[in-house]
Amino acid sequence: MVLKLLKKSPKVTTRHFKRKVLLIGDGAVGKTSLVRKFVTDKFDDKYIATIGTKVTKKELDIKGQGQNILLTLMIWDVLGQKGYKTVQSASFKGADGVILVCDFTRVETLRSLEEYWLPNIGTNIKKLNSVFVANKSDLKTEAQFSFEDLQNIAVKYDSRAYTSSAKTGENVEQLFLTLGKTLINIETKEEIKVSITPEDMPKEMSVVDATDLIINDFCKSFGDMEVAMPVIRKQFTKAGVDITNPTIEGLSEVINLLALVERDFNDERTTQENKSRRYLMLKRVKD
Ligand code: G3D
Ligand code: MG
Repeated sequence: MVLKLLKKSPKVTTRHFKRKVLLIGDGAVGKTSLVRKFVTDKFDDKYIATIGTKVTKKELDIKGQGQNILLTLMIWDVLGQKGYKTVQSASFKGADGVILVCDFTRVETLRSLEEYWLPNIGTNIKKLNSVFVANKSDLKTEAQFSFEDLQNIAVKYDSRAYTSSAKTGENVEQLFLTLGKTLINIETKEEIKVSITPEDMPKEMSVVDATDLIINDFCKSFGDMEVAMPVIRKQFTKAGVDITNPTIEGLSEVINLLALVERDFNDERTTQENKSRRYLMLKRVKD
């Protein structure tokens, strides 16, 4: 009987890979729309500012000679606002690939790939498979730069450039697939260190800096950023805090709400200590 079953086993083997891909670029360039289009093949014109990091899972079947590959892409839609450096570098941890997105209709989003996002990754990840994308190609008449401008940057980093449109779907699948395929073959992963700890807290900081530290601090005590982020997002919404314009009062409420959540997985003393430390971060905000 066992022999019979063994004989029937299929000749084609399936190998399973899991890879982490980052989506980065300025706010409103179309990162969330690109993931949504790729994962559900829908384009939603409603814009909801991404709070924290959203992780979307997509499974790809890649057929090859004699073997099938199941590739699970974990796509990390990183907060597009500049300034949230701690959260961003924590999200970069363990990444295998990165999609750098800019917006055809705003030349400053192209510039900030080199001026902000690349230096940011550079300090964290030594070698990363990447793809450069100029999104909103459907708005050709409003373009502020050419595809060649993007290509010139991409070649500097041994990378490929694409135009895309989350609206029409142009190249959306191709860019994720191309990157995905290059990621199958990588053997080793470069681990990065998150540099800022609450102890390194600056004496004075902006509200955004404090928000960034508080989010990171909660993720650390939670132990798993992938799971912590949706929790954090929910508490921000509950407190009515707009991540693009946080206030001290709003953050104070967020700290309270996070402590309530934390009670479920930490003992009372640790929860109180963590809460106090986060209030301390808030106190360092310069008026
Ligand atoms: P982000 O995640 O990078 O911050 P979003 O960006 O995906 O939230 O998109 C920001 C805005 O750009 C949204 O418009 C969205 O509908 C629009 N957008 C995204 N991709 C495309 C595209 O390929 N073509 C066009 N024409 N628009 C796009 P609103 O108006 O809601 O702010
Ligand atoms: Mg977004």
